[in-house]
Amino acid sequence: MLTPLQRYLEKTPPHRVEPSFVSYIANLQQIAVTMPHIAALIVKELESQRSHLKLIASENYCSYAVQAAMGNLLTDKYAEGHPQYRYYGGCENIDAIENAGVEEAKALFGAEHAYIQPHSGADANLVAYWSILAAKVESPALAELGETNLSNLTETQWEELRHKLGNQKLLGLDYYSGGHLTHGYRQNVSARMFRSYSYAVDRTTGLLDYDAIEKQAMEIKPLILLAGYSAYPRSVNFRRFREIADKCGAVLMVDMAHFAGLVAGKAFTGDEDPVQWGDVVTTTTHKTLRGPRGAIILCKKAFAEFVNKGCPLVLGGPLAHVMAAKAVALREARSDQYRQYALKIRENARTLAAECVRLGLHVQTGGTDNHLLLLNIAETHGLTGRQGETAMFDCGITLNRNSLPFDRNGPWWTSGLRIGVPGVTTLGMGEPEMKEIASVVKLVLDGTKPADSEKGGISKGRITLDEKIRSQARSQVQTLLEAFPLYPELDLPSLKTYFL
Ligand code: DSN
Repeated sequence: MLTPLQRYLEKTPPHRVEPSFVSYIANLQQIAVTMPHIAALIVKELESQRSHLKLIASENYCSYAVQAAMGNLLTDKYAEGHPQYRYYGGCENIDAIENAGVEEAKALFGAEHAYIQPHSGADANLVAYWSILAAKVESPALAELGETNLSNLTETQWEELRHKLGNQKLLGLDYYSGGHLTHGYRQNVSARMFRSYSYAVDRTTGLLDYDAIEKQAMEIKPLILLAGYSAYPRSVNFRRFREIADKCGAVLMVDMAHFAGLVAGKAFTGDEDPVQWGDVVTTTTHKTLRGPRGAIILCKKAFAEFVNKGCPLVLGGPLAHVMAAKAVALREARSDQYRQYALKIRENARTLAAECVRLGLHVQTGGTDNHLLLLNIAETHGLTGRQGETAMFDCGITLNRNSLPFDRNGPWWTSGLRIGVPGVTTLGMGEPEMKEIASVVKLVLDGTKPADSEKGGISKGRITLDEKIRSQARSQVQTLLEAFPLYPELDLPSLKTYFL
């Protein structure tokens, strides 16, 4: 019996053979030998992603080169430590890979130092927090005791130091104002490690109020002033944050996970560039940056030796295959093509927001400066975010519900939808498509009503969706997707024949 690859090559004229497709089939074929179910699910995921409009602000589509860098024998190597300081032998190639990624990150962002091991944004934030604690609390405490090694402390000295480390203040953006769980939210370890405080956006404008933040920071005097967000639609003035941090004596940490691609592509420069102004900057690599799932940390030289100890401080062995993919993605982000992409993200988001406003939707703050916008659908349609998210998915759109500032519907149901354009911009969509997306979103919201709750009253989760509207919306979405197919080289019908 012929293998899938043989079947493909047999039916395809040599000049039509797609190298990317050949390697996809070869990989799936390899997987299917051991576990056909997993090969089938990868094909199904391609089908799902190709048949839904991806408006999740934190997702994107990476290149084949990034994917290939992750799928290989690099995963077999242990390399705890950092380049030239490993706890295992035979790390010379991993050292070279990590160093290459570090150099790419430094060059791309103009950073003094880079650390590319963190497995996720949450890990990167933990490493950053503990590096700052090590630099600002642990190191001076050791110096005062005339010690250099923690292991030499007596039980009493160690207890005192642990108490000091656990008694520091963090001031970050409130979760409801668009901050991240790891920025001091009580359900996250960050709020348990620190005495955690938050600043909110202005209740009337929905914008960051730097004077109010300064006043709060001067009262609290945090060890760490944290800027950055997961769901704030406007640009941030990091020079102003720097001034506030200097005034209150804080370390300025920035989580740029969402907008790192805009910084990399020079869509954010000057006051909007956090790397220039922050002491320690974290980012994921898979959002606007369009790399593999993972994270990196950029910092000033003063924090470098502490950040480099992320493993073993917080992390386990680095994922060499993912570090290789990060290096590839960072190199891709240094291209002119990527810069155009970053600018296009901003342009597309603005067009989408303006069109939503024109259609009568409530766009928080009236627009956007970055890659995302927030809709208040409780106000315009009496729906929870959860209901809006369900209705959109039903019509072929993936996006996520989001809390809005001072949200009365809480973090589960929420009142908002967060819409991001990095994915659709990667697919090549532009102004006409943004207008079409706004019209579909409006159509679906207009056709959705809260259903009666099983317990009586109105449900916060269940919906009724007008059948005609559902089918019209699905057809508009499919037309968009067919014009901008995901990974067009991959022949999905053939993959389904071979692997499902
Ligand atoms: N989960 C990411 C987001 O969607 O914003 C942040 O971690």
